[in-house]
Amino acid sequence: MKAIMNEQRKKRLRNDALSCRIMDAEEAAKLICDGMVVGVSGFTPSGYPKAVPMAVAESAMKKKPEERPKLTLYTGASTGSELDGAWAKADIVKRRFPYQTNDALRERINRGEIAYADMHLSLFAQYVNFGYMPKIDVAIVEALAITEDGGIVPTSGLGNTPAFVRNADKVIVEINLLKPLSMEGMADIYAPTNPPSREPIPILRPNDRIGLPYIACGPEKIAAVVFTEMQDDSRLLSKPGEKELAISRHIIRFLEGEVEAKRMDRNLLPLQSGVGNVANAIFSGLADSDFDGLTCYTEVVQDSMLDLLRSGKVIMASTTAISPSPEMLPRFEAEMNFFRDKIILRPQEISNNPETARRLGVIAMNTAIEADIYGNVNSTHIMGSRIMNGIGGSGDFARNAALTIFCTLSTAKDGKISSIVPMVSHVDHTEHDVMVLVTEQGYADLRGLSPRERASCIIENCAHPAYREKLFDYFRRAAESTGGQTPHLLDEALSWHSRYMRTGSMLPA
Ligand code: 0RQ
Repeated sequence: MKAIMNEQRKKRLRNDALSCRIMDAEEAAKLICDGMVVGVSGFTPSGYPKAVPMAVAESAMKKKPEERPKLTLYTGASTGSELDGAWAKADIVKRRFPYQTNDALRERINRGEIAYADMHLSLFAQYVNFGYMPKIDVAIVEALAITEDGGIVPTSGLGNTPAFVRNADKVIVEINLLKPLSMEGMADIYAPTNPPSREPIPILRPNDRIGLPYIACGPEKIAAVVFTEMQDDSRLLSKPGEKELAISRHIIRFLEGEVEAKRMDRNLLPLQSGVGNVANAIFSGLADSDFDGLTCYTEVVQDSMLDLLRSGKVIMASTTAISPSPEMLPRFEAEMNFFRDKIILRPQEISNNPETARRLGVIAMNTAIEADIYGNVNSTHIMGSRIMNGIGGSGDFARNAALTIFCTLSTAKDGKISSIVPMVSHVDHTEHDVMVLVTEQGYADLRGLSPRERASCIIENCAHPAYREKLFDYFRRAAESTGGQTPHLLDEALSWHSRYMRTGSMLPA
């Protein structure tokens, strides 16, 4: 067994000189000290380091709270409980960028204990490259292997890893023996140069490969190599419910209209979609549609996308992360030879790049928390104040796609909240970027409509019947009394939210 293990390790650590840097997670964790900026691999609980972050948290927990290190954490997007969760619970995160989804972290952010700035995911690497952010002391990176010349072969969640490795003083590599080596070759690492000498990104089609299959690093920078065997803390996906499937059907009906109007072919344009149950349901609905030969230019590949690739409905997917559910993972790994040349893993500054999204003409499909009658979308804040996750990649795509679709269930909290409101309590995507709004009630095609026309279209097609008349009443009274291009009764605009906060329902008693 030990001999097989050594053989495995040799295949993965191909630079002999680095064997002297092999250590256990506890030893490597000592490289992380108070005040440091730490950048990690991974994106949407996939491909993030686990053993070293857990060792950092465990060591901190042995100290008194006031003696624990305070760290700034940069990631691609969300990570799992071993990092975001463990570090939040150990109270060692001082600042956090650019996206998270962890309960413990969210709680502390909303209590004002952790300074969190959620940012457009395509932009963060550039912030680091330009020196807008404090410099990275240590990058902790999950890898499949280290090449002969110290290149890092990433696992399933690339995110900002190339930029973090480039900008870090030191790199700790966790070689995860559970991630199949047959994944090697999926990654396509390309780094845009900084202005004023930046060149066009040479991606003309979603399947263009433009870079290297590993991240150039060099052995000198690699301060520790830790072998691990840990699965990602991936999310269980629930079977799509009737309402989510209705959203999917409305989107497909809308896209069929686009094909009939000859604005696109049956293979559509490259698809992008957010994460979560609604996003997964949208793609599972595509399996029964007449569209064919589809491609994706997206940021996360979830279960339903893997099924579409397997069935041939989707011929390739460009992404920055693959995030299969625990149920899908064994099938995905067993069929790696099939998937390897159908999925391209790109750094998120490329997967989410406005330039490529605009050039390829992506169809962006993202989820809203709420939308208002004029088409502004809130994707991040509950009742205007409490952060849920963050804008993530939704703005990267929404602003630059050929077609920008937002979807949400028409109500939340058992119907006590209408997701269509007079005025959103926080704005992430403005009326100028939202082309189509979809709920389980139907879709509103907002292209070319004035704000007043949009209001009627959204209320009619997207609002839940329990709230429809009340929204029309607000709109009519606003139009009659204050008037204007975008009629609002400012005293009343957010009264729906304050009523919910006071009484637990947006419906009047
Ligand atoms: O709260 O968990 O307490 O029950 O919001 O809502 O319906 O479970 O929806 O999991 O699909 O997440 C927008 C948050 C949707 C997500 C959002 C409450 C609801 C529930 C979650 P509970 P659901 P989902 C891809 C691109 C932004 C970033 C993005 C997201 C909780 O999709 O973070 O798209 N998107 N990035 O009860 C008050 C409302 C509500 C509401 C729902 N109107 N008012 N609460 N909730 N609607 C990802 C990346 O870029 C990495």
